[in-house]
Formats: sequence, C-alpha cells, structure tokens
Amino acid sequence: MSKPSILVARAIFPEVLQSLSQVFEVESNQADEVWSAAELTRRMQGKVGALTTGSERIDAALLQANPQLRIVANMAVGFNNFDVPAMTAAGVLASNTPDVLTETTADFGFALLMATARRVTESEHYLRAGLWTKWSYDMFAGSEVHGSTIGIIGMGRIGQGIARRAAHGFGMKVFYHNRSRLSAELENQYKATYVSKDELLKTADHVMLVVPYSAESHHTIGAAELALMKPTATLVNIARGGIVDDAALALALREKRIAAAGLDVFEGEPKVHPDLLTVPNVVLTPHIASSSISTRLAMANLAADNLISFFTKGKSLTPLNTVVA
Ligand code: 8YV
Repeated sequence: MSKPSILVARAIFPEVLQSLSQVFEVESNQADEVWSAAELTRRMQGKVGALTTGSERIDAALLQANPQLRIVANMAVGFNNFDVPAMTAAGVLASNTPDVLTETTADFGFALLMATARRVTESEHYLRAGLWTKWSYDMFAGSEVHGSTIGIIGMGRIGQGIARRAAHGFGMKVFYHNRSRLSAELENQYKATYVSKDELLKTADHVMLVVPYSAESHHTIGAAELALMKPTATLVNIARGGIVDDAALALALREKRIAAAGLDVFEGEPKVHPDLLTVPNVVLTPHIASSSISTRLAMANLAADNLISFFTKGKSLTPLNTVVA
C-alpha cells in the first residue's frame, strides 16, 4: 500500500522529518523558502496532510483548491493562521501544539520583562557604542521588578506560568484580566486578583500580554489604553502581532508616556514598524519566545505525532476541531 502524501511547509528538525518519512511520502521545504499563498496552495495539491507553522495561512480558498486535504497540524499553540470554521466545514482536522511550550514561553516573557524594566538592551547598545566612560548614580536606572505589580492580560496556560513566576519567584502582586475568571483555587495558587482591563492598566507597574489573537483581541492595546498606563509602566507583548497598535505604542514610547516596552511579536511581522526601530526604550526580539532547542523539538514532534496518530489511529492528539471522517 502506498504511503499517504503530506507537505511539511517549512524547514524542520531532520529527525522529525525522518520519523514522518516512515509513515508518509513527504514533500519538505528544508530550504525554508517562504511560499506565497498561491505557491502553498499549489504545493498542497495531492497532499492529505500538512505540517505548518504560524506563517502559513489555511483558508477557504486553499481548502477549496485542495479537497483531498484531511488534516493540517500547526507547529504552534496559536492558530490565528487557520480559518478553523472553514476547515471544519471542509472536513479538515486542525491541530496545534499546546502545553509543550508553556514554561519556555513564560520564561521568555519574564526575560523580556526583566530586560525592559532594567534597560538591558538599551544599556548594552550604549556600552557597545563606546559611550561608557564612567559610573554614575542614575545610569540606566530602571524600574523595580521584585515586589512590584504585574498586570497580566490573558490568563491561559502561559499567563498562569507568568503569574506563578511573578508571585512565587519575584514576590509581585498579580492582577489579571481574562475573558473568564479563574477558579478561587487557581487564584489562590497564583495569588492573583481579577480586575477590569482599565483597572489593570491604571494600576500595573508592568503589563504582560498573553492573549490569543482574534478579531476581538485586535488592538487590545491602542492609544486609549496606553493613555491609562502609568508613565513609569512597562508593556510586554509575547502574544501576537496585532494585539498592540504598534504605531500608537511607538509614539507613546517616543513621548515617554510609558517607560518602556518589550516586544517579541509585531503587526505584519517579520516587518517591524519603522518607528519602533528608532525609539531607544524598547526591547525587540524576532518571535522567539518558544525557542529553546528542546521546546522547538517538542513542538515539532507533537505536530508530527498529530499527523501520524490521525492516519494510524484515526485521531490526533491535540485537535482544535471535530470533523466527520
Ligand atoms: C511559534 C508561537 O514559534 O506557538 C505559538 O503560537 O507563536 C510560537 O511558539 C510560531 O508560531 C511558529 O509556528
């Protein structure tokens, strides 16, 4: 019996490709070309499964052109690149990679928070530029992290990871805002207090965004929200581009209406709003919050296992929808 054909849309760990090859006829992209929608649609021809990353959009047009497709496994926990209702309507199973990246991503949220509050990259640039000639009492004086108040917007798995680190590692007061309130038990565990978004923005010393992207969460932080924040506050976005209005943020940073920001994700990435590149009080990283070697391997393996399990056992491990086989 011939093996089912799948597409692996981006470069991936060779060992993961190897295990997929034992079950599937694999078309891969180890050159890691970024395909246009038309090219992705064309490459998908004849494939019953695909492994994608957050960069590949699976929408109605692609599905219509590929009626043979049965599953797309995203190597990401976020799935705003999928039109899940269109996939369900087309009978295509969607899966993501939850849990395996939670702690690593929460670690990085903290790395950005620390770098932002304590001005790590700004001061490094100063040093590298040869500008450091003497010690001075207020040189790159930042804001306190330990004992301060963190406001977490989005209290899913990663948000809770941030809350745990904040409360138990740094003695921070934890405020959070979320679509739904956590159980009293979880609130207790994270010493977290549920507040409205406005109250969170007005009171937090550090605001952390960990909310999934959707039409409703588009520009969760824009000019009006930035205006509510304290002038000494910092903002970190490890969620998705589009959660923050990057132009409004760049202006607020330039005018020092908030102290600083740390951004791992951007509207229209990998393009970055040019004004963000010229303001000094922002730490910028290229969407690497989940990028430890072991976590990226675990994500790739889970995406691959979703494909393998679907074709060998009739169900995927971490599905996002239910489809009739
Ligand atoms: C991925 C992410 O690296 O999992 C997510 O949602 O944002 C990152 O961990 C990225 O989406 C590539 O697939």
